[in-house]
Amino acid sequence: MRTQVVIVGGGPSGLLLGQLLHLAGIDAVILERKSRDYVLGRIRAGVLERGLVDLMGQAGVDARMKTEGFVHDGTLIGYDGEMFRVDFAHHTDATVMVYGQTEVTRDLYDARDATGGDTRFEVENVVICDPDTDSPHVTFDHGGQSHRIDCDFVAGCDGFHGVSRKTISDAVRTDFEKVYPFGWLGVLSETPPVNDELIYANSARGFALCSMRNAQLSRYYIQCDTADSPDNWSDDAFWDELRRRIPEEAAETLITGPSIEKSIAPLRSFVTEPMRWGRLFLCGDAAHIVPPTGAKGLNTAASDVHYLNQGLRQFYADGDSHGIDTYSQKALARVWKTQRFSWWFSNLMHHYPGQTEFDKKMQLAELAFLRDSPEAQAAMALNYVGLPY
Ligand code: RFL
Ligand code: PHB
Repeated sequence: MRTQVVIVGGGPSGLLLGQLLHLAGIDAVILERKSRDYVLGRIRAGVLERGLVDLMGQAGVDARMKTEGFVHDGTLIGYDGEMFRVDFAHHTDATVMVYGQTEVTRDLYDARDATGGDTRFEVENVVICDPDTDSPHVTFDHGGQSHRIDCDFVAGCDGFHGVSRKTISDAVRTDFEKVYPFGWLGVLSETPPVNDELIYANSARGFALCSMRNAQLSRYYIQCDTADSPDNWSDDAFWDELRRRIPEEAAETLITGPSIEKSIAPLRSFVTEPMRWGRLFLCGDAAHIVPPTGAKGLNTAASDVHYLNQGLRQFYADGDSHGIDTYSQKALARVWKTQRFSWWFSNLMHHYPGQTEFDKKMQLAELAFLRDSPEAQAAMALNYVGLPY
């Protein structure tokens, strides 16, 4: 068979691109390795930048987000037993939306169902063939049979462990990576959030984050060892450790309950260049990973989708390839700025093994500077709500 765009990966990047292309009359087939329930069962991002909120509107999938999402116009930073607030609305003209990636993905799947889009789940052995020619095709196994789809373009939206990035010849690709010496242990619990805004806490025992999904569903994280396992943490042990790391006034009002999900995520900064090879374009985690501290992963995936959608629309509407030719350059320019913010915020908030007393003093001085300087808060707010596309 033939289609215009094969999208490899049915996570948020692939689905959002599929929906935006559909609205422009561009056909796409989405190939997803896992089942739909599996994709919807992954607990990941919780904070959407204004750019992604706008894209959800453009894609016509923002109705539930508008009623069930929570607009946040600031965040709290805790350190040394105290807390201060960074007011996004005061320093920028924007806010962020607290609405889970699971819900974003569900809304996008519902929209795709409504349009009758071709999505194949549980595909295996996806191979992207001849992407550096004018006639690429993709082969895969599905339902016990081998398939081939010819296409104009391939969008590699298959996350960090996908095949798309590895398809790009080593001779043209350069990877940049930093692995952090810690992970995040995350817990989801059916309890009211400890605060109506997020609390990012730097403590001598390690970082902690109080987040949420809705008024009855909380998401908490604590920094942990990379070799640690969720099995080592009873719910009680998790709550006790969280209480020790967050400012006292929050710890005193924390409501705990049984965890409904507990998992560990490693922290990594990663970028591959270029994000385009011939007719193959990488989007989202396939091309870059950020540590979750700045809440930028899904949001950076969304800005890639925006640039690629624009480029493909321009190509199909006017035969103009300027947008796709400059895709990698435009996407990477923004990717590196969000990498910088995520790296800066991660360095500021975590306890590093082997950290010297001098290093700790530097962190505390930078936190005090952020607390006291409206200019420093403005810079943080600008990055947190999302740099313009
Ligand atoms: P995904 O979500 O990994 O989806 C890729 C999809 O491709 C499929 N796939 C394949 N399909 C076909 N053939 C193959 N060979 C395939 N290989 C893989 C996979 O099954 C999957 O369905 O990448 P995508 O779409 O680029 O989306 C990226 C986001 O998921 C990710 O950046 C965020 O979740 C990161 N992230 C956060 N981002 C934010 O913007 N704000 C946050 O608050 C935030 N919090 C987080 C996070 C990530 C976390 N973890 C677990 C890493 C919190 C955590 C704990
Ligand atoms: C989340 O709610 O999962 C979340 C929020 C903010 C972050 C990272 C994760 O920086």
